[in-house]
Amino acid sequence: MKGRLLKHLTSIALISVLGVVLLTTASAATSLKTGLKVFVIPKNLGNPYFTTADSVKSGGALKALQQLKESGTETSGTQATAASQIPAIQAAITKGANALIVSATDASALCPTLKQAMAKKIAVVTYDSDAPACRNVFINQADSKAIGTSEVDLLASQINKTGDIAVVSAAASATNQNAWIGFMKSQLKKYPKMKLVSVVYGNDDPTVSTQVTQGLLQQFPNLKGIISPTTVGIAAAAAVLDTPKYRGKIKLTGLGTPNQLRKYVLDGTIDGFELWNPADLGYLAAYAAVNFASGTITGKAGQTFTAGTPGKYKIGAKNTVLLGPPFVFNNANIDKFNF
Ligand code: RAM
Repeated sequence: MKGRLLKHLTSIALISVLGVVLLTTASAATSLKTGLKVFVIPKNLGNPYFTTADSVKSGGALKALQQLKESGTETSGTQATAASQIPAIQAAITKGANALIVSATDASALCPTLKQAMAKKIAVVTYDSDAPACRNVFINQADSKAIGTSEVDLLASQINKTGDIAVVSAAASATNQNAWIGFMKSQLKKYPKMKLVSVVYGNDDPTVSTQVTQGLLQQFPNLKGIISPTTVGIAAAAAVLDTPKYRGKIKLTGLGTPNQLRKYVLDGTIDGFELWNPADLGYLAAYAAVNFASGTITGKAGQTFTAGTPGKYKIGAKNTVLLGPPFVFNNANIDKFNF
């Protein structure tokens, strides 16, 4: 992962692999349909995580769609809620989408609309946050168990395996965060002196995330650590903890983007946090969607497809493709990353 992440992000490495990339892309593209209408529908617009996952500039989903000569559009609501996201999905169906790439705000609320799409033979690929009962393929950024357990292990190492801890999550309905929190709870059984006192929800909204973090500090004066498995939540929590009263005293970890958290890592508010390369996630999801819409994969376990820069991927159980392991960012490496 580290190698690939660095390779993806440094221009020197990019130049050195460019020849291979072009060859791979060209040969993969020959069997794929072109001119497909593909809609990339993140949980919401305006979250830097999804901007990186989706945009041409970062090498995300829209970049892959451009390389494959498809018509790619990013669309969603402004809030990370089903009510905000569903109209964008419906509009994409009405506009004649051939494929949808969706990060589900709420799987059960989205399912009827996604099923309508599948009934119209529109390829439905979920990325980041799944809707397991109503999609063709899910692109998972990292193994959910690995994310949940490693977050707890990271915090345990920072608080000497002792003390009250809390979670600042995204929306209560988010499939991805809920899966990770489930594995955090299992892993906490290995740390009998750590106690999870509260899980609060900031809804991937900076203001709400700030408020729920402040609420935790008031309600639990003995709090020793916070895990925020959302890039919006951890950035808001870091800003709250970045005062002499809390800095270094309440440890914060979770999932964040290096650009949003660099300041807090450098000033000691955060020792270490995790993520993967969101651009690789979006890029891979786009290749999966185009392959599915072209009939070159059906989602069956064992099938493989090539996804440009990242390379060859195999579909695993439950029509799921795994991007790779999570990566730990800290003081020693954060300056190497720019997203
Ligand atoms: C937020 C979103 C997204 C999640 C990341 C880690 O940006 O909730 O779904 O994967 O955090």
